[in-house]
Amino acid sequence: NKRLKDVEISVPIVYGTTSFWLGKKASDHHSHKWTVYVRGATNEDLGVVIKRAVFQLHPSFNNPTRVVESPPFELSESGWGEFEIAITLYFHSDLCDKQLDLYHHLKLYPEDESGPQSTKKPVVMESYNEIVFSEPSESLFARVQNH
Ligand code: SLL
Repeated sequence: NKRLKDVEISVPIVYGTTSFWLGKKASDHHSHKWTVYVRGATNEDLGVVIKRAVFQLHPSFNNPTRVVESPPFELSESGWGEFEIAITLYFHSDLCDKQLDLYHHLKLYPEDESGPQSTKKPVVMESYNEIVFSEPSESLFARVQNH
Protein backbone atom coordinates (compact mmCIF):
# COMPACT_ATOMS: atom_id res chain seq x y z
CA ASN A 1 0.00 0.00 0.00
CA LYS A 2 2.08 2.89 -1.32
CA ARG A 3 2.15 6.27 0.33
CA LEU A 4 1.52 9.32 -1.79
CA LYS A 5 4.31 11.85 -1.27
CA ASP A 6 3.42 15.53 -1.19
CA VAL A 7 -0.28 14.78 -0.88
CA GLU A 8 -2.38 16.01 2.01
CA ILE A 9 -5.96 15.16 2.82
CA SER A 10 -7.84 17.69 4.87
CA VAL A 11 -11.07 16.62 6.52
CA PRO A 12 -13.20 19.45 7.90
CA ILE A 13 -15.04 18.53 11.10
CA VAL A 14 -17.46 20.13 13.49
CA TYR A 15 -17.70 19.01 17.11
CA GLY A 16 -19.82 20.30 19.91
CA THR A 17 -22.89 19.92 22.06
CA THR A 18 -26.58 20.72 21.93
CA SER A 19 -28.62 20.86 25.08
CA PHE A 20 -32.33 21.05 25.85
CA TRP A 21 -33.74 22.10 29.19
CA LEU A 22 -36.31 19.51 30.33
CA GLY A 23 -38.78 22.08 31.72
CA LYS A 24 -41.55 20.37 33.71
CA LYS A 25 -39.70 17.07 33.42
CA ALA A 26 -36.54 18.52 34.94
CA SER A 27 -35.34 17.03 38.22
CA ASP A 28 -32.39 18.02 40.39
CA HIS A 29 -30.01 15.58 38.73
CA HIS A 30 -31.54 15.59 35.28
CA SER A 31 -32.38 19.14 34.30
CA HIS A 32 -31.08 18.91 30.73
CA LYS A 33 -30.80 16.40 27.94
CA TRP A 34 -27.70 16.91 25.83
CA THR A 35 -25.83 15.43 22.90
CA VAL A 36 -22.12 15.64 22.11
CA TYR A 37 -21.08 14.92 18.52
CA VAL A 38 -18.35 14.94 15.91
CA ARG A 39 -19.46 15.20 12.31
CA GLY A 40 -18.18 16.18 8.91
CA ALA A 41 -18.44 19.95 8.46
CA THR A 42 -20.16 19.46 5.12
CA ASN A 43 -21.82 16.25 6.25
CA GLU A 44 -19.25 13.89 4.77
CA ASP A 45 -19.25 10.42 6.29
CA LEU A 46 -16.51 10.47 8.94
CA GLY A 47 -16.57 6.67 9.12
CA VAL A 48 -14.18 6.75 6.16
CA VAL A 49 -11.39 8.16 8.33
CA ILE A 50 -12.49 7.71 11.95
CA LYS A 51 -12.51 4.24 13.47
CA ARG A 52 -13.66 5.13 16.95
CA ALA A 53 -14.56 8.11 19.10
CA VAL A 54 -14.15 8.02 22.88
CA PHE A 55 -16.06 10.56 24.93
CA GLN A 56 -14.71 11.07 28.44
CA LEU A 57 -17.48 12.40 30.67
CA HIS A 58 -17.37 13.87 34.17
CA PRO A 59 -16.76 11.16 36.83
CA SER A 60 -20.23 11.79 38.28
CA PHE A 61 -21.67 9.80 35.34
CA ASN A 62 -22.01 6.03 35.33
CA ASN A 63 -19.34 4.50 33.08
CA PRO A 64 -17.91 7.91 32.20
CA THR A 65 -15.76 6.56 29.33
CA ARG A 66 -18.09 6.13 26.37
CA VAL A 67 -16.86 4.43 23.22
CA VAL A 68 -18.60 4.87 19.86
CA GLU A 69 -17.34 2.46 17.21
CA SER A 70 -19.21 3.67 14.13
CA PRO A 71 -20.92 6.79 12.78
CA PRO A 72 -22.72 8.84 13.84
CA PHE A 73 -20.03 9.64 16.41
CA GLU A 74 -22.30 11.07 19.05
CA LEU A 75 -23.65 10.44 22.49
CA SER A 76 -26.73 11.63 24.34
CA GLU A 77 -27.10 11.91 28.11
CA SER A 78 -29.03 13.80 30.70
CA GLY A 79 -27.56 15.66 33.62
CA TRP A 80 -27.49 18.85 35.63
CA GLY A 81 -24.08 20.46 35.25
CA GLU A 82 -21.58 21.78 32.76
CA PHE A 83 -18.10 20.28 32.43
CA GLU A 84 -15.35 19.70 29.90
CA ILE A 85 -15.74 16.66 27.67
CA ALA A 86 -12.58 15.10 26.27
CA ILE A 87 -13.10 13.56 22.84
CA THR A 88 -10.45 11.21 21.50
CA LEU A 89 -10.58 10.27 17.83
CA TYR A 90 -8.90 7.10 16.57
CA PHE A 91 -8.30 6.77 12.85
CA HIS A 92 -8.15 3.80 10.54
CA SER A 93 -4.67 2.33 10.88
CA ASP A 94 -3.65 2.82 7.23
CA LEU A 95 -4.24 6.51 7.82
CA CYS A 96 -2.70 7.56 11.06
CA ASP A 97 -1.51 5.72 14.17
CA LYS A 98 -1.79 8.80 16.32
CA GLN A 99 -4.99 9.73 18.05
CA LEU A 100 -6.42 13.22 18.21
CA ASP A 101 -7.61 14.75 21.48
CA LEU A 102 -10.29 17.43 21.39
CA TYR A 103 -11.79 19.23 24.35
CA HIS A 104 -15.24 20.69 24.43
CA HIS A 105 -17.09 22.58 27.13
CA LEU A 106 -20.61 21.20 27.57
CA LYS A 107 -22.85 24.22 27.77
CA LEU A 108 -26.32 23.79 29.25
CA TYR A 109 -27.37 27.32 30.12
CA PRO A 110 -27.82 30.17 27.64
CA GLU A 111 -25.75 33.35 28.02
CA ASP A 112 -28.83 35.50 28.33
CA GLU A 113 -30.40 34.56 31.64
CA SER A 114 -33.04 37.27 31.54
CA GLY A 115 -36.06 35.01 31.04
CA PRO A 116 -36.88 31.39 31.85
CA GLN A 117 -35.04 28.89 29.66
CA SER A 118 -37.11 27.48 26.80
CA THR A 119 -37.54 23.73 26.36
CA LYS A 120 -37.80 24.18 22.58
CA LYS A 121 -34.66 26.14 21.85
CA PRO A 122 -31.43 24.23 22.32
CA VAL A 123 -28.20 25.76 23.57
CA VAL A 124 -25.62 24.95 20.89
CA MET A 125 -21.85 25.17 21.25
CA GLU A 126 -19.76 24.16 18.26
CA SER A 127 -16.14 24.25 17.15
CA TYR A 128 -14.70 23.80 13.70
CA ASN A 129 -11.46 22.04 12.94
CA GLU A 130 -9.60 20.40 10.09
CA ILE A 131 -7.85 17.09 10.40
CA VAL A 132 -4.90 16.93 8.03
CA PHE A 133 -3.42 13.59 6.96
CA SER A 134 -0.12 13.85 5.12
CA GLU A 135 1.22 11.23 2.73
CA PRO A 136 -1.91 9.10 2.73
CA SER A 137 -1.81 5.56 1.41
CA GLU A 138 -3.14 5.08 -2.12
CA SER A 139 -6.08 3.06 -0.84
CA LEU A 140 -7.15 5.74 1.62
CA PHE A 141 -6.78 8.44 -0.98
CA ALA A 142 -9.08 6.47 -3.30
CA ARG A 143 -11.58 5.93 -0.49
CA VAL A 144 -11.76 9.62 0.36
CA GLN A 145 -11.90 10.75 -3.26
CA ASN A 146 -14.86 8.53 -3.98
CA HIS A 147 -16.89 10.07 -1.22
C1 SLL B 1 -20.13 21.42 38.45
N1 SLL B 1 -17.96 21.00 37.44
O1 SLL B 1 -19.75 21.22 39.62
C2 SLL B 1 -19.35 20.72 37.34
C3 SLL B 1 -19.62 19.25 37.37
C4 SLL B 1 -21.13 17.45 36.66
C5 SLL B 1 -22.41 17.14 36.02
C6 SLL B 1 -20.86 18.95 36.66
C7 SLL B 1 -24.23 13.87 36.26
C8 SLL B 1 -25.58 13.40 35.91
C9 SLL B 1 -25.86 12.04 36.50
C10 SLL B 1 -23.98 15.31 35.84
O2 SLL B 1 -24.72 15.99 35.17
N2 SLL B 1 -22.80 15.81 36.26
O3 SLL B 1 -25.71 11.92 37.69
O4 SLL B 1 -26.21 11.15 35.72
O5 SLL B 1 -21.04 22.15 38.13
